[in-house]
Amino acid sequence: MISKKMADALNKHMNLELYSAHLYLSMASCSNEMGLKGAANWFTVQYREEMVHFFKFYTYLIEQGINITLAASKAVPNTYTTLLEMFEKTLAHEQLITKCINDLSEQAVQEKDHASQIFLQWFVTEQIEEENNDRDLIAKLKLVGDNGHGILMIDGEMGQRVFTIPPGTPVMI
Ligand code: OFO
Repeated sequence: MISKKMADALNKHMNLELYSAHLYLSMASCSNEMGLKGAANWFTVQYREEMVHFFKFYTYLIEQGINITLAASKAVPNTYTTLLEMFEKTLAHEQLITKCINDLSEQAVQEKDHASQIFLQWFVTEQIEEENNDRDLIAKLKLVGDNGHGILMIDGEMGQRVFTIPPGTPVMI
């Protein structure tokens, strides 16, 4: 049993995770258009990870007896000039997500909602990795600047990223 206030806040965040998925799927398409197939792979894997995040919230709310509300999806940008720009926007977006997760965790503590605290713990840890991945790529992209060869090397590395289903992921993924 969770409070209506907590359920509404979690539901709102669930929609934001879906927005993240759309944002990165669009970046995958833009990368493809730029000829960066590795980056397109990286963002497609990121899209799939965001769908896992979305389903984790969905399943938690359903298991708490909540009828979820899906918000209308907001259009996502689909024009970027460089891969660096995409990663700077990705990092800014993930920092927003981290703040939202921290606010939700704080609310769960204040409401003495232990189940939601435990549920949110996974996301607290996940956000460290999300931001760190983006910072690493931004640093590499800044190092190579607009050197095409350097960008293609980074693109090759990004092509190696593989989607793995985290343990405990809801079966609908
Ligand atoms: Fe779901 O972590 Fe990114 O947005």
